[in-house]
Amino acid sequence: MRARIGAGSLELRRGDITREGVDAIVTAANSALAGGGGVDGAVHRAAGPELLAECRKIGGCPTGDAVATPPGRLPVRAVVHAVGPVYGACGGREDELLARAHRRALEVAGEAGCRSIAFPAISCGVYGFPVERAARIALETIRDHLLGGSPPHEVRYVLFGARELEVFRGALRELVERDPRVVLGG
Ligand code: AR6
Repeated sequence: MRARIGAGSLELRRGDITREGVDAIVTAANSALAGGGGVDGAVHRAAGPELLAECRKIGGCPTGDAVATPPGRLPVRAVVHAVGPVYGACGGREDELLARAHRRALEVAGEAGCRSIAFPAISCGVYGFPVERAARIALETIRDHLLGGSPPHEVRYVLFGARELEVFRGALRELVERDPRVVLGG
């Protein structure tokens, strides 16, 4: 499923983010940038130990922020390590922090010269964010970025499971209905 937003595009697809042919791959990291399970485990495995070495140079990243590193062995320009909130552990600021993690990931990818980017469902795994709510926040934040006209202009949201993909599709359909600037197809 694909939508045109401003001069950019947003595509939802099911898959393994480590296999996406884009300039920047986002991983759902922890604030120590220490690697872990889930999508972060998959990204570190595919990138090799060079990626953890790059993370160690940076040291850490606060919740709601993102940093870009060289990609190790992955065939992309940059890996963006975005730190989403642990649901229920951020004093009611979870929505704002999830939006900020997405916004910062887009900003640091643009600063690294990336024109295309692939996101996983940040915070929707072990961090426990309800997928319906996360989908609305993620898609609105990406819409705002694309309307602003800065790179990256091509955004993919890559869902690992069929249920997550269905939820994101539903959220995109709702966004299309209430916002004429978001147009299906293209
Ligand atoms: N490609 C795309 N999506 C994936 C993949 C993949 N290869 N593997 C899993 N997912 P999670 P979080 C989906 O738990 O909730 C790590 O240990 C998965 O189905 O990876 O932000 C970090 O180091 C889910 O929908 O991230 C942190 O400590 C989504 O990715 C912590 O987990 C996110 O699930 C971050 O937790």
